[in-house]
Amino acid sequence: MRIDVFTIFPDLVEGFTSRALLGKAQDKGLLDIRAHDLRSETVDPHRSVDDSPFGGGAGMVLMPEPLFSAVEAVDPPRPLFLMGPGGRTLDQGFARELAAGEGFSLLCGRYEGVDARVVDHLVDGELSIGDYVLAGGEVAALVVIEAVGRLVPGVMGNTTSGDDESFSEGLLEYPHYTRPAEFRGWEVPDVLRSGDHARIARWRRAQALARTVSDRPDLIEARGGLTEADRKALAEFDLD
Ligand code: JF5
Repeated sequence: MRIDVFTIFPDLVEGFTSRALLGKAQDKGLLDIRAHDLRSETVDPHRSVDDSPFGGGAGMVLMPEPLFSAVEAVDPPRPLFLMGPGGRTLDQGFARELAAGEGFSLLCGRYEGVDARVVDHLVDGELSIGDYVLAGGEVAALVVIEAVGRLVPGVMGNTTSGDDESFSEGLLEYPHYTRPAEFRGWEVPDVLRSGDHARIARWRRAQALARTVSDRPDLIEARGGLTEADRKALAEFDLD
């Protein structure tokens, strides 16, 4: 899968995507992440990418010319998304859709925003990671790349799929424990040390359900409420 990123900070994007999971996936040839400098096609001495807004007002706006030129010099994989709080918000379903495709591209805005002609005539849509204000699209682009990249077959290795069992079911994760069995007086639940794998699986499911009911009732609602099987699972461990 190829993912192209257009940014005034290509080294920041490369610094993140060349490490850890995404770096290894690129070494293996599973991902091809290319960061492009929005200044690459600029010809003026200052390599300008921004200018003051027509109509007045605070701050600067990314100019159309350098952005069109940078994108057209590359002919990147489409769809090309502008990072920003408008447009569809990333969720696990959207990440799955992007991971099932051949690739896509992300344009990172800065300052007060980008010239509207970029929105109208260059990009295919806008992509949000949530309702908050960032200083630029780079961190948002990295969130998208990590969420999608880990779902590409082979990236997570073969012990687990990237589509985490409980989240893909619309539930929070069950609690995890490792050694020591007792830490500062807090013990690991006996069931996890019992060796009864069927019971452990039922306990984990009940814990995932109970946590979701308590912390994210909206996710339970989205699944259509608790089923009779869910209620029985909770009752077995006195979580109802
Ligand atoms: C931004 C001008 C974009 O990329 C984002 C964002 C994505 N989801 N939520 C926020 O904002 C960055 C800053 C300035 C355009």
